[in-house]
Amino acid sequence: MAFEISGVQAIEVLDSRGRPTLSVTVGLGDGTVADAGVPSGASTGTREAVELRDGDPARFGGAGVSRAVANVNGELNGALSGRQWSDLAEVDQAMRDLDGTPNKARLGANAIIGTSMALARALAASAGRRLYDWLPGVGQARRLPVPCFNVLNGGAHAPNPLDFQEFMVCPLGASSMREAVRAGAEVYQALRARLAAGGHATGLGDEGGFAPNLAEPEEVLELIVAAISDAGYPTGREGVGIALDPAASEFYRDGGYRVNGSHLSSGEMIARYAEMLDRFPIWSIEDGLGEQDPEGWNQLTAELGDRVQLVGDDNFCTNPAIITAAIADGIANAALIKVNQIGTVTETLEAMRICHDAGYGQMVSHRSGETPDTFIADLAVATGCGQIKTGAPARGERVAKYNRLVQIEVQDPGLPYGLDR
Ligand code: 2PG
Ligand code: MG
Repeated sequence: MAFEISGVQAIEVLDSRGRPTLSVTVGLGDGTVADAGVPSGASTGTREAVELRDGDPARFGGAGVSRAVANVNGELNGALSGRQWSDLAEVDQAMRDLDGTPNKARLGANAIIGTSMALARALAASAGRRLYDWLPGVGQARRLPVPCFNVLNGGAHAPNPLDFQEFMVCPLGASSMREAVRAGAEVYQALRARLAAGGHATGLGDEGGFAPNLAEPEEVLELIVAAISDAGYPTGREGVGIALDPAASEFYRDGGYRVNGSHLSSGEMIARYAEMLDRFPIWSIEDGLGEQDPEGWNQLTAELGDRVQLVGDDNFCTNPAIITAAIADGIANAALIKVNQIGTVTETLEAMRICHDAGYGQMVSHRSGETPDTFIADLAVATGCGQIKTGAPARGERVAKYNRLVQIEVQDPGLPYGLDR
């Protein structure tokens, strides 16, 4: 059904790290108004769509987004308002054409994704439908995703000596979204108690996980397995499994990987993961190797791809063309999906469909810098991808997404929960 956009406006607001980001509001000709908050990463892939920042040291240390805001209020508002459109995909394409660069560098992927998300929300509201019900699917039936709670933070997200960025607990065996959220919260509190009992600090990293002064990944895994048991859950597929995002691009040095002081080749890193799979209930590893190391990724996929989900993030950037090439090259068996990495909702859905068609998993993801926006919760349900990571079961901008998933389950009791794979 054709619609008219009456106006697009943005303002500069703060994200969860206290850095500037955009809040974008879209109005439709029928009076519907909706907005969206734009996320922002810290450990970014080099081929991500460009997040436009001012670079003016006099404001926010150069991180201001007033130019992106001006692009929304000026060029995007001018080009989109006051005419008829047929669907979201048409508007997303018009924004890409107007930008004119392959990576949204001129207008800013932050300006464009905020507009795309707010428009999707406005169109859903205008149609009298919930966002998860209105968003187009990608060939998989709608379902509630397994929440992957990042309970312990390191890498670029915490000032501790831990090289691995994310340790997630995933209630694979839960019977419902509510039970999954409960399990995540209970394990999180059990982990806090274990850390405190061991004399470790229980301060939090950027995604709400604890950031203790630990350096050895295996030591962290032992603590997490103990916390799962303390909370009364079985480990693994029947209960609570573990997912890792080492974010290895960040500790790739001199052709190898620097983990707690030792220098490991790609092969040694893969062997280290194989040992971890033997010892711990790990079912998913994201960015186990760096984006600088495609040959290593081939080897990783060949050696461990039938034992564990291998998720490409820094090397895939939610980019349909990059993912298509990676699938042909036999790299990974799943993709992380971040809306601002590619910059429009339409391209995000395209990336997910490509994965689905190739039998690759898709994990919808937040960014380390977030707002209370819950778009990705609806996206995960709409696409039926079965998995989402959006931080710890703590901090408002993280729990907003998990609470939204609980709300969807209550509103739509027919939706199945979990990974259908
Ligand atoms: C990641 C993300 C989200 P960032 O690496 O997967 O957890 O971190 O947003 O900093 O890129
Ligand atoms: Mg990652």
